[in-house]
Amino acid sequence: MVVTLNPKESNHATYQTLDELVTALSEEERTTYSNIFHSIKIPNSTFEPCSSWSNSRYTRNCLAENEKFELILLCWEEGQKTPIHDHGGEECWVKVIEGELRETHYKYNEDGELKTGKTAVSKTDDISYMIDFMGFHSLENISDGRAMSLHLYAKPIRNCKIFDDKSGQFVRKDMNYCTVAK
Ligand code: CSS
Ligand code: FE2
Repeated sequence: MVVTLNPKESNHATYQTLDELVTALSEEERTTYSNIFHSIKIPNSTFEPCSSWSNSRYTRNCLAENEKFELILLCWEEGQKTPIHDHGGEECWVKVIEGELRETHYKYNEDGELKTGKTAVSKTDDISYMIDFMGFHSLENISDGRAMSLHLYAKPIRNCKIFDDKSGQFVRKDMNYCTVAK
Protein backbone atom coordinates (compact mmCIF):
# COMPACT_ATOMS: atom_id res chain seq x y z
CA MET A 1 0.00 0.00 0.00
CA VAL A 2 1.29 3.45 -0.89
CA VAL A 3 0.22 6.43 1.22
CA THR A 4 0.49 9.75 -0.59
CA LEU A 5 -0.17 13.15 0.87
CA ASN A 6 -2.76 14.96 -1.14
CA PRO A 7 -3.57 18.54 -0.12
CA LYS A 8 -7.31 17.82 -0.16
CA GLU A 9 -7.24 14.37 1.34
CA SER A 10 -4.36 13.35 3.57
CA ASN A 11 -3.51 9.69 4.14
CA HIS A 12 -5.11 8.65 0.86
CA ALA A 13 -4.14 5.04 0.24
CA THR A 14 -3.92 3.39 -3.16
CA TYR A 15 -3.72 -0.33 -3.90
CA GLN A 16 -1.15 -1.16 -6.54
CA THR A 17 -1.10 -4.96 -6.45
CA LEU A 18 -3.72 -7.67 -6.08
CA ASP A 19 -2.10 -8.76 -2.80
CA GLU A 20 -2.46 -5.24 -1.35
CA LEU A 21 -6.07 -5.09 -2.45
CA VAL A 22 -6.94 -8.53 -1.05
CA THR A 23 -5.19 -7.73 2.25
CA ALA A 24 -7.12 -4.46 2.59
CA LEU A 25 -10.46 -6.09 1.81
CA SER A 26 -9.69 -8.90 4.26
CA GLU A 27 -8.75 -6.53 7.08
CA GLU A 28 -11.28 -3.74 6.63
CA GLU A 29 -15.02 -3.52 7.19
CA ARG A 30 -17.46 -3.68 4.31
CA THR A 31 -18.37 -0.01 4.85
CA THR A 32 -14.91 0.92 3.53
CA TYR A 33 -15.09 -1.30 0.41
CA SER A 34 -16.35 1.46 -1.85
CA ASN A 35 -13.40 3.69 -0.91
CA ILE A 36 -10.96 0.83 -1.33
CA PHE A 37 -12.38 -0.15 -4.73
CA HIS A 38 -12.11 3.47 -5.91
CA SER A 39 -8.45 3.54 -4.84
CA ILE A 40 -7.26 0.66 -7.02
CA LYS A 41 -4.21 1.49 -9.16
CA ILE A 42 -3.30 -1.98 -10.41
CA PRO A 43 -1.69 -2.18 -13.87
CA ASN A 44 -3.76 -4.04 -16.48
CA SER A 45 -0.87 -6.44 -17.09
CA THR A 46 -1.54 -7.91 -13.62
CA PHE A 47 -4.86 -9.30 -14.81
CA GLU A 48 -3.73 -10.93 -18.05
CA PRO A 49 -2.32 -14.11 -16.42
CA CYS A 50 -5.65 -14.52 -14.58
CA SER A 51 -7.76 -14.26 -17.73
CA SER A 52 -9.49 -17.04 -19.66
CA TRP A 53 -11.66 -16.79 -22.76
CA SER A 54 -14.55 -18.71 -24.24
CA ASN A 55 -16.56 -18.24 -27.40
CA SER A 56 -19.67 -19.60 -25.71
CA ARG A 57 -19.97 -17.18 -22.75
CA TYR A 58 -18.11 -14.63 -20.64
CA THR A 59 -15.78 -16.31 -18.16
CA ARG A 60 -15.68 -15.87 -14.35
CA ASN A 61 -12.17 -16.10 -12.93
CA CYS A 62 -11.80 -16.12 -9.14
CA LEU A 63 -8.92 -13.98 -7.87
CA ALA A 64 -9.79 -14.21 -4.15
CA GLU A 65 -12.66 -15.56 -2.12
CA ASN A 66 -13.41 -15.85 1.58
CA GLU A 67 -16.40 -15.50 3.89
CA LYS A 68 -16.33 -11.66 3.57
CA PHE A 69 -15.98 -11.07 -0.18
CA GLU A 70 -15.07 -12.45 -3.57
CA LEU A 71 -12.99 -10.72 -6.21
CA ILE A 72 -13.59 -11.96 -9.75
CA LEU A 73 -12.17 -11.12 -13.15
CA LEU A 74 -14.75 -11.36 -15.92
CA CYS A 75 -13.44 -11.82 -19.47
CA TRP A 76 -15.77 -10.93 -22.31
CA GLU A 77 -15.44 -11.68 -25.98
CA GLU A 78 -17.00 -9.07 -28.25
CA GLY A 79 -20.78 -8.98 -27.87
CA GLN A 80 -21.00 -11.35 -24.89
CA LYS A 81 -23.53 -10.46 -22.22
CA THR A 82 -25.00 -11.65 -18.96
CA PRO A 83 -28.59 -12.74 -18.58
CA ILE A 84 -30.76 -10.36 -16.53
CA HIS A 85 -29.91 -11.15 -12.90
CA ASP A 86 -29.91 -10.00 -9.29
CA HIS A 87 -27.01 -10.17 -6.82
CA GLY A 88 -28.24 -12.66 -4.21
CA GLY A 89 -28.75 -9.91 -1.63
CA GLU A 90 -25.10 -8.82 -1.80
CA GLU A 91 -23.32 -5.62 -2.80
CA CYS A 92 -21.65 -5.54 -6.23
CA TRP A 93 -18.94 -3.18 -7.50
CA VAL A 94 -17.69 -3.43 -11.10
CA LYS A 95 -14.56 -1.74 -12.45
CA VAL A 96 -13.85 -1.90 -16.19
CA ILE A 97 -10.23 -2.99 -16.67
CA GLU A 98 -10.28 -2.89 -20.45
CA GLY A 99 -12.97 -2.17 -23.04
CA GLU A 100 -16.48 -0.86 -22.74
CA LEU A 101 -19.54 -2.40 -21.05
CA ARG A 102 -23.16 -1.37 -21.33
CA GLU A 103 -25.32 -1.89 -18.26
CA THR A 104 -29.12 -2.10 -18.57
CA HIS A 105 -31.35 -1.91 -15.48
CA TYR A 106 -34.71 -3.72 -15.13
CA LYS A 107 -37.50 -3.40 -12.59
CA TYR A 108 -41.01 -4.80 -12.13
CA ASN A 109 -43.77 -2.26 -12.60
CA GLU A 110 -47.05 -2.21 -10.59
CA ASP A 111 -48.61 -4.67 -13.07
CA GLY A 112 -45.86 -7.20 -12.42
CA GLU A 113 -44.19 -6.66 -15.80
CA LEU A 114 -40.42 -6.54 -16.05
CA LYS A 115 -39.50 -3.18 -17.59
CA THR A 116 -36.24 -1.83 -18.96
CA GLY A 117 -34.86 1.11 -16.98
CA LYS A 118 -31.80 3.25 -17.44
CA THR A 119 -28.75 2.18 -19.40
CA ALA A 120 -25.19 3.34 -18.83
CA VAL A 121 -21.90 2.77 -20.62
CA SER A 122 -18.79 2.13 -18.51
CA LYS A 123 -15.38 2.69 -20.08
CA THR A 124 -11.94 1.64 -18.91
CA ASP A 125 -11.48 2.53 -15.20
CA ASP A 126 -15.16 3.41 -14.66
CA ILE A 127 -16.80 1.89 -11.58
CA SER A 128 -20.46 1.00 -11.13
CA TYR A 129 -22.42 -0.30 -8.16
CA MET A 130 -25.45 -2.55 -7.84
CA ILE A 131 -27.57 -3.97 -5.02
CA ASP A 132 -30.90 -5.79 -5.16
CA PHE A 133 -33.13 -2.88 -4.09
CA MET A 134 -32.00 -1.12 -7.31
CA GLY A 135 -33.56 -3.99 -9.27
CA PHE A 136 -31.99 -6.32 -11.82
CA HIS A 137 -29.42 -5.65 -14.50
CA SER A 138 -27.49 -7.12 -17.38
CA LEU A 139 -24.03 -6.22 -18.70
CA GLU A 140 -22.83 -6.47 -22.28
CA ASN A 141 -19.42 -6.04 -23.87
CA ILE A 142 -19.97 -3.38 -26.53
CA SER A 143 -16.24 -2.96 -27.32
CA ASP A 144 -14.77 -3.69 -30.73
CA GLY A 145 -13.01 -6.72 -29.27
CA ARG A 146 -12.43 -8.20 -25.83
CA ALA A 147 -13.17 -6.60 -22.49
CA MET A 148 -12.21 -7.38 -18.88
CA SER A 149 -13.89 -6.24 -15.67
CA LEU A 150 -13.08 -6.63 -11.99
CA HIS A 151 -16.03 -7.52 -9.74
CA LEU A 152 -16.13 -7.23 -5.97
CA TYR A 153 -19.05 -8.94 -4.25
CA ALA A 154 -19.60 -8.61 -0.52
CA LYS A 155 -20.37 -11.12 0.70
CA PRO A 156 -19.65 -13.70 -2.02
CA ILE A 157 -22.60 -14.48 -4.30
CA ARG A 158 -23.15 -18.24 -4.09
CA ASN A 159 -26.37 -18.12 -6.12
CA CYS A 160 -28.57 -15.51 -7.72
CA LYS A 161 -31.76 -15.10 -9.71
CA ILE A 162 -31.33 -15.31 -13.48
CA PHE A 163 -34.05 -14.43 -15.97
CA ASP A 164 -34.99 -17.39 -18.13
CA ASP A 165 -36.15 -16.14 -21.54
CA LYS A 166 -38.10 -19.34 -22.31
CA SER A 167 -40.31 -19.33 -19.21
CA GLY A 168 -40.24 -15.56 -18.73
CA GLN A 169 -39.43 -16.18 -15.06
CA PHE A 170 -36.46 -15.80 -12.76
CA VAL A 171 -34.78 -19.02 -11.67
CA ARG A 172 -32.21 -19.38 -8.90
CA LYS A 173 -28.84 -20.58 -10.20
CA ASP A 174 -25.60 -21.51 -8.44
CA MET A 175 -22.59 -19.43 -9.52
CA ASN A 176 -19.49 -21.15 -10.90
CA TYR A 177 -15.89 -20.14 -11.52
CA CYS A 178 -14.18 -20.92 -14.83
CA THR A 179 -10.72 -20.60 -13.24
CA VAL A 180 -9.43 -20.10 -9.68
CA ALA A 181 -6.14 -18.23 -9.10
CA LYS A 182 -3.58 -20.10 -6.97
N1 CSS B 1 -23.14 -10.86 -11.66
C1 CSS B 1 -22.55 -11.34 -12.88
C2 CSS B 1 -21.78 -10.29 -13.58
S1 CSS B 1 -22.64 -8.76 -13.85
S2 CSS B 1 -22.35 -7.80 -12.17
C3 CSS B 1 -21.59 -12.46 -12.58
O1 CSS B 1 -20.94 -12.44 -11.54
O2 CSS B 1 -21.47 -13.38 -13.38
FE1 FE2 C 1 -24.43 -8.15 -12.04
